[in-house]
Amino acid sequence: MNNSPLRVGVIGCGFFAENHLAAWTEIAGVTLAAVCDLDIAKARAAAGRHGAKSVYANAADLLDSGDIDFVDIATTMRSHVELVGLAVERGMPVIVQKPLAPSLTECLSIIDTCRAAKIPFMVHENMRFLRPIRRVREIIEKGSLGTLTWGRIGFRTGHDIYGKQPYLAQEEHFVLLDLGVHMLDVARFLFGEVDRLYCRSQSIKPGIRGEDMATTLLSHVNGATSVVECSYASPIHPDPFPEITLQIEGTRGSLRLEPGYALTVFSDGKAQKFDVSPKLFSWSTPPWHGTQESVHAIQQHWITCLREGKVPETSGADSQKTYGLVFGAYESARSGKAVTPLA
Ligand code: NAD
Ligand code: 89Y
Repeated sequence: MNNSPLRVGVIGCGFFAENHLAAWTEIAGVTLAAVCDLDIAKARAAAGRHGAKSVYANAADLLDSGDIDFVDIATTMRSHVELVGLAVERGMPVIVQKPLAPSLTECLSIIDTCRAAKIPFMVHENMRFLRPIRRVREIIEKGSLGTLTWGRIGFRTGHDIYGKQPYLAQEEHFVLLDLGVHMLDVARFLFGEVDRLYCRSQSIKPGIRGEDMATTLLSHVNGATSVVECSYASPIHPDPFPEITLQIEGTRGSLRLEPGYALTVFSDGKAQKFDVSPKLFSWSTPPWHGTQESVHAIQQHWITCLREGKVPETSGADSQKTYGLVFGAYESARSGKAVTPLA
């Protein structure tokens, strides 16, 4: 790629795309060229807010327009197989929001299609790009905790997520696919690959179709154990939404990430406290500011990779392992048995 601005087209102008759109306008060397939504009024409004030049109601028209160098798909999962297929037919580099698809077969089909077409491809799996998660990974890599032995990765909330994302209440596969995918990716990012897992899921809130609580025990290849807790049914006060909490232990020390972006690191008998609060953009809307910073960070990562011909962290090959854990967790919860990752 040369150094002229890269032109992005965003498909889907709903709730979460607002963060993608704002972040694209913030990243140097990128032009928000076009937006697309089946609901043209939403696309026009998004173009007006973020200064996109062209507006489309049909994804194929956008992809055939010659207006864009890559496409960013920010629709919900049921449209992803078709939309990625359209991009692949045109050899167009593509980013897709999580969850990739409702079933493992469809996830693998998206990954395989992109691999076969040799197009740059990344899943927008932003939570490993959260400021506290990057900081914790640096601490682990520096060796301050020694050899990792145990960890807990938590996202427990009673926040009304259905207000902004009403479709979630109808999903048969719910919290593990919507949120567990993030948490299991973070578990891999911090502790490494998994050789066995056990999951218990629960359906707590009346009127919600799928499981809204899931607890997964992971055995990592390096010998560590981690527990991944996902809950949308926890009446807790103060509610930390949408912050992740962590406890990680190793042979030389431990760390805790607590609500309010408070990180405590205990290493070789000495404790230190750090404020790992996210940066605020002009478009940040707390409490979403941490997530919004991670959206900016993953989109910047994609641009760097595209320009330098590098494979993004959350490539197809990498994401395959995360979805192998998500659907492994479903299989474990269904069977009541520990399983090996499914992909
Ligand atoms: P939404 O329903 O608010 O928006 C989706 C938009 O896509 C709608 O406007 C719809 O009209 C449009 N659309 C659907 N199919 C289309 C097609 N074929 N062509 C063009 N437009 C199409 O959904 P949302 O809440 O914004 O969620 C979108 C995705 O973002 C989901 O996959 C969700 O899981 C994900 N999400 C991610 C995070 C995160 O932290 N990474 C947070 C929230 C949501
Ligand atoms: O859908 C979820 C996600 O991906 O991150 C947070 C969320 O929006 C609701 O918990």
